[in-house]
Amino acid sequence: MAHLETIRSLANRMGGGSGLLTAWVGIPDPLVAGMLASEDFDTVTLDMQHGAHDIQSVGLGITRITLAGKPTLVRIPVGQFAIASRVLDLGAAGVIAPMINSQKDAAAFASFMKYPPIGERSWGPTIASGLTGTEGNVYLSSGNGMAVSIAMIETREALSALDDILITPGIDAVFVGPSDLSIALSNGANVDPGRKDVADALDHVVARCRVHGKSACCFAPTPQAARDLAKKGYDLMAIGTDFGQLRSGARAQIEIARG
Ligand code: 3PY
Ligand code: MG
Repeated sequence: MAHLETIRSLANRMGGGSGLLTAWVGIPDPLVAGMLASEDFDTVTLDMQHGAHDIQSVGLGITRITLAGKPTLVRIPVGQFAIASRVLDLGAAGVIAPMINSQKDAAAFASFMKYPPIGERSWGPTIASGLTGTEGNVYLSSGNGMAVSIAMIETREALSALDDILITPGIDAVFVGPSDLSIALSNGANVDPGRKDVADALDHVVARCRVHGKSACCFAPTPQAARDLAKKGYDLMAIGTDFGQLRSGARAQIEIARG
């Protein structure tokens, strides 16, 4: 069965302040990814940076998520751009690359995301061909438009290079990591994604994205923060993580039960 439209829906729906919500999954069992895909999220992100996912669990997760009718995003570990091509070959709809601090970083990332002439992605979409029901030149001609490249902005250097990153060919969106950014902006004094200087940076990022016609994404530590980001015009927000949702759900129920 072909799932081309499912995978392509992420690229098609992002932009113009679309306010999409993604689940954020670090637990590597594909049952968790599949379960969250069946909730009312627009997409599901599998986290290989701080989550426990490896290439095998990502492959299994992508299949479950796609069969549930949702596109998959994968956050790769810092600097490991070769994994970006691999997860696209496994059927991911997009990749989030952490700590993109310069145009050089952005170009290196994009080169693994897009086929020539934009990048240098190597051919071999074995699983993606099966999932999309497209092969050869049909996959080749739709691959670049389908694979959403998302560069994370989470340092002072990245904020300074924001325009250069946004105009890099093959970069479709940026994603603010507000926790790392709060550490960077306070020179390591504290981690507080809700701080005023982080909020100001978030306003700046979405404004520059609009200027360059690129999408703005952000990790929202709370559901209220996600609502506020959508109002600012953000295109995609993560609301918490599977680990956090499990912990807060357990704590809330224990509190009620203990009275
Ligand atoms: C950050 O806030 O630094 C993130 O990377 C969110 O996952
Ligand atoms: Mg981060």
